[in-house]
Amino acid sequence: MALHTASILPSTVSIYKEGKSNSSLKETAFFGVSLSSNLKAEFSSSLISRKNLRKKELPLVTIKAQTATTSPAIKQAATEEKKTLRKGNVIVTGASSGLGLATAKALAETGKWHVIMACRNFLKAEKAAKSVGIPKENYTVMHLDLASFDSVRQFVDNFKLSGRPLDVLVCNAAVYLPTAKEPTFTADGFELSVGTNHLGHFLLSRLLLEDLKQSDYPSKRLIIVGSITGNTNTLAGNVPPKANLGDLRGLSGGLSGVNSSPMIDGGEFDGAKAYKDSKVCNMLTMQEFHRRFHEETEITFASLYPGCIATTGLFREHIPLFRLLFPPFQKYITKGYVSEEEAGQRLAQVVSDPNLTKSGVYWSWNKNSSSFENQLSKEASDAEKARKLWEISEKLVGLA
Ligand code: LMG
Ligand code: NDP
Ligand code: PMR
Repeated sequence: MALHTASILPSTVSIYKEGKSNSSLKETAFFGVSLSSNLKAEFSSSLISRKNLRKKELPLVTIKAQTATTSPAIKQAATEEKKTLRKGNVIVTGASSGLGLATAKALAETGKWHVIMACRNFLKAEKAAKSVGIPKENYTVMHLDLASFDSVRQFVDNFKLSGRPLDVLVCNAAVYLPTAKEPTFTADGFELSVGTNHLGHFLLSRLLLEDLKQSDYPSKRLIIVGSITGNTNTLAGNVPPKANLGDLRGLSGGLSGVNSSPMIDGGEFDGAKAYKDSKVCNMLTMQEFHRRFHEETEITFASLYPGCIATTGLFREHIPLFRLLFPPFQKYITKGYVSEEEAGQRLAQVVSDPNLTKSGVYWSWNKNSSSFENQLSKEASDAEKARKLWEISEKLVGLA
C-alpha cells in the first residue's frame, strides 16, 4: 500500500487525495423522548471514594529508545534507492483491552506499524499484547495514567526520550461509571469520567501536537474516539440521561464537587451523563483541533463511532444483568453490535487507510461495514461551544 511505502525523506513524501465517503447510509434517527433517569440501577459498584483514591501503584519503567529511526547509512541508501520503508509509529491510549487492544493488534499484524500501547496498567497491557499474539517487535508498552496530569506529562517526556517520530495518536481510553452514586476524582481533582476521557486526552494531544507536526510520514493523524450515545440526533443518544454540556458552568468551576458541580453543565452528579458529556467533549475537541491546526500542520483530525462493542470492559461497572442482556440486545434488537475485532479493524482503518485522510470528519460504518462521514448532533458540532470548551480546558490542564 502506498501509505506504507512512503520514503522517510520529506522530499519524496506522497500526498493523498481527500478521502471520499463511500456510502450514504446514515445511522441517524430522531427520537425526541425525554424520560426521567429515575430508573437508575440501584446497585452500587465498588466505588472509590475521594479519600481512598490513590495513585496507581505501577512499576516505573524506563523506556529505552528503539531503533525505528534510520541511521545515516540507511538514509543514504534510501536516497540512492529513492524510496525506503519505515514503520509508522502510532500511540494508542487504553490499548490494554477492548477497542484499543483490537486496534493495536490489527495495526501491528500488518507489520507496517509500531504500536506504542499507552496504558495505566503496564503488566496488564503486556499480558494482553501477548495473549492476542501481537508480534514483540511491533509494540512497546509505555505507562500512561490519563487521570493524572503528572503522568500525562511524564509519558510525553518518556516518549520524546525514546527518539521515535510520532505519526498517529489515537485517544481511545475511557472510563464509564454508570452505577456510581457519588463522583470520584482524578489526581488533580476533576470528576473522573470527564477528567480521564476529555481532560487527560486534551493535555496529551496538546503536548504531542508538535511531534505530530514534525513527522515526515505521508499521512499524520490525531484520532479521538467519540460515540453515538453523545449524539442526540440518534435514538441511542436519546436514551436517558442525555448528553448536555449546557453553558459549561460546571467545567469553568473546575468539576471538583467542592463548592462547584462535578458535572460540566453544573447539575447533579450522574455517571452515565458524565461519560456521554465526555464523548461530546471528545468530538468537539477533534473539530476545534481541525479548525485551529489542520491547514498549518496538514495533520488529519478525526473522530469516529466504531459501532456498539457490547462485550468490552467499558461496561465493567454496570450491573451484571445489564452485562448479560446488553450484547444480545444490541445483536438482535438494535443490530448495532460489532465485535471487538471488527471495531479494531475500523479504527485501524481511520489510522492508516489512504482513503480516510479527510480532516474534521466523524466516521461511522453502515451495515455493510463501509465507512461514511456521519453527521454530529447540534451540540456536538457547535463551533462556539467547541471554542469555549477549548479555552476552559486549556486553563484546567495548566496550558493557559
Ligand atoms: C440508564 O438507564 C442507567 O440507569 C444508567 O446506569 C446508564 O446505563 C444509562 O444511558 C445509559 O441508562 C436508562 C434506562 C432508561 O434504560 C434501561 O435501563 C434499559 C431498560 C429498558 C427496559 C426496556 C424493556 C425491556 C425489554 C427487554 C428486552 C431485552 C433487552 C434488555 C437490554 C438491556 C440493556 C439496554 O431507559 C428508559 O427510560 C427506557 C426507555 C428508553 C427510551 C428510549 C427508546 C425507547 C425504545 C423505542 C423503540 C425502539 C425499539 C427497540 C426496542 C427496545 C426495547 C426492547
Ligand atoms: P475498555 O474498558 O475495554 O477499554 C478502555 C481502556 O481505557 C482500557 O484499556 C483501560 O485500561 C483504559 N483506561 C481507563 N482509564 C484509564 C486511565 N486513567 N489511563 C489510561 N488508560 C485508561 O472499553 P472500550 O474498548 O469499549 O472503549 C474504548 C473506547 O471506545 C472509549 O473511548 C469508548 O468511549 C469508546 N466507545 C466504546 C463503545 C462500546 O460500545 N464499547 C462504543 C463507542 C465508543 P485498563 O485496561 O487498565 O482498565
Ligand atoms: Mg444503547 C438503536 C440503536 C442503539 C444503539 C446503536 C445503541 C448503542 N443503543 C441503541 C438503543 C438503545 N439503547 C435503546 C432503545 C435502549 C433502551 C432500552 C438503550 C439502552 C442503553 C443503555 C442502558 N444503551 C446503552 C446503555 C448503556 O449503559 C450504554 C451507554 O449509554 O453507555 C454510555 C449504551 C449504549 N448504547 C449504544 C452504545 C454504543 C452504548 C455504549 C456506550 C458508548 O460508548 O457510547
